[in-house]
Amino acid sequence: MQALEDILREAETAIHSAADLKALDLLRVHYLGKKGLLTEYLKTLGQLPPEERPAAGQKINSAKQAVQTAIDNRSIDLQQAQIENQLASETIDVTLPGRNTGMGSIHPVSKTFADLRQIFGDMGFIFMEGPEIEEDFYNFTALNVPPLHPARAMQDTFYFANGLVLRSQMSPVQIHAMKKLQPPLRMVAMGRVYRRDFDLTHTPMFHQIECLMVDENVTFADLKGLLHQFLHKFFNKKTAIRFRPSYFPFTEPSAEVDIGCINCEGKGCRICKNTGWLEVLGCGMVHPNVLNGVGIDSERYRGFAFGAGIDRLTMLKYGITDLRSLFENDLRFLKQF
Ligand code: 2NM
Repeated sequence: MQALEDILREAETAIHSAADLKALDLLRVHYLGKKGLLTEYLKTLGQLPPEERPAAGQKINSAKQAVQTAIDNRSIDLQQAQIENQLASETIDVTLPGRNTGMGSIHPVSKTFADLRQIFGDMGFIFMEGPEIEEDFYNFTALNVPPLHPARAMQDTFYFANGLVLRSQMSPVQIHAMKKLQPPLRMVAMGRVYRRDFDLTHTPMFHQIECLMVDENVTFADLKGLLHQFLHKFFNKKTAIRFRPSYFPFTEPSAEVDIGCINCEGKGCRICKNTGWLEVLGCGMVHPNVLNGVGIDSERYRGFAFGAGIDRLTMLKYGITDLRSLFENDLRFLKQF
């Protein structure tokens, strides 16, 4: 009986200090398993005199019960400790700053597209699109460009073998619009145009905006008023504006428009090549041949139009001096916008 007491004490100590559930299970097998110490004790009951057996059996059974209870209690403690460990090691610090995902930015040419859309949309113009591959008729003939005009030369325009061209300005979109819609018409076309020109200040693909208004009684004064509003709004500045007589086959009269240099305010600098002026667009009253060619009666209606390079407008507005930076997609450049 004393040995039984000793085993019970020893078992309780071992169970109490079992490090984990696995060690605890080994102890259970050691004491209570089929060949466990206490199980073996029960098997020795037969060797006792019959009158001692019930008391001894009861003692052994209550010792087994005590060991089982100790194991159950320790098991609950160990499971609890395991959960607490897990919770502590998997804690998320919700006060840590989030990972930076890196912000994109708007390409300056895209920004100009958006600004132009806003300005002319506010003035009641509609926006139209057209194909980048055009028939000779829409790119040249309908625009009153004569058959041997230099703009038609292979050096200036991209021709396909079948006689189609990459549009060299946005005017073919205006021709489509005038053929489809009746005046009054106020429309703008913006998009990619192509010319065989590639050097420091020219890229074979660039962007143009062309604006057209056709109605009865449209005058050059309306054109001047529109251009004043547009240029002051676009450059955020009441710049000086001047018109120089010029020539385009599709307008008569025609003019080129300069603004006072936004860099030096007319004093003369590198950007305006010391002239104090920056050329920003070409314009004029739509030639009667163009109107008549699309079936608009030039005796009743007249129109004004202008065209400007969107890349150039962008460079002037943001003081970008190298055209290539618009096309290289260098993030160090683009992130500044
Ligand atoms: C320019 C300059 C002057 C122009 C003319 C037309 C059309 F189709 F109505 F005849 N659209 N755009 C035009 C006029 C374009 O670009 C420098």
